[in-house]
Amino acid sequence: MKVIVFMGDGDAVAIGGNHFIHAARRNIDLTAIVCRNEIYGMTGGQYAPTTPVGCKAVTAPYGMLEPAFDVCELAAGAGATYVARCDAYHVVNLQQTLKKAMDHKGFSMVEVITSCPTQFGRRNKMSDPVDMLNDIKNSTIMKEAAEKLGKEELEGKNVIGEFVNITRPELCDTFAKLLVQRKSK
Ligand SMILES: Cc1ncc(C[n+]2csc(CCOP(=O)(O)OP(=O)(O)O)c2C)c(N)n1
Repeated sequence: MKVIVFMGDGDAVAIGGNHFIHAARRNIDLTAIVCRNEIYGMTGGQYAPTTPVGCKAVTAPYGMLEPAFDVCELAAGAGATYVARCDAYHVVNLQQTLKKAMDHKGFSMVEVITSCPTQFGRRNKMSDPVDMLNDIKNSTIMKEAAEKLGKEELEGKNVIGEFVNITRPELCDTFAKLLVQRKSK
């Protein structure tokens, strides 16, 4: 079975954070697609661990105080063997990356920068869905182009591209091999 899991950024790195990091550590063969809209959209606009500092949420009426997680760095640090960031504007790149992630053996994670005009936009003075999509378009930069720029020039930019693509044993395979070994004894 090819397992593909769609999740919000709140589900992935807060509510289900432990499931996420340990699935990555174990290199479980599935594709996690994390939609980063930087808010808990479905439950009414509470802040997520990805809400940028200063942005407003229903639980951060004066602006977010906590620093945000970098979902790709978190996945890579936890042991994911395929890690990429895409966005909802550059759909051809998104399509190609999702295909690569799905073809990858082991834990693959694609973070997709998306928007939530209703819960995030409305509170942060950018509720027009088209403007929000244009903001995504203007804030993203390909990894290869970003590598030529300094830290200051990258301020406020979202680097998109592939960050990890390695091979490592998958836990269920390792376990299956152990069972075969034990049965033959
Ligand atoms: C363990 C657990 N706690 C709380 C909830 C309630 N809940 C459902 S969706 C959600 C927020 C999801 O936010 P996010 O993952 O960012 O997705 P979005 O709605 O923004 O797409 C919460 C808190 C839940 N389903 N499970």
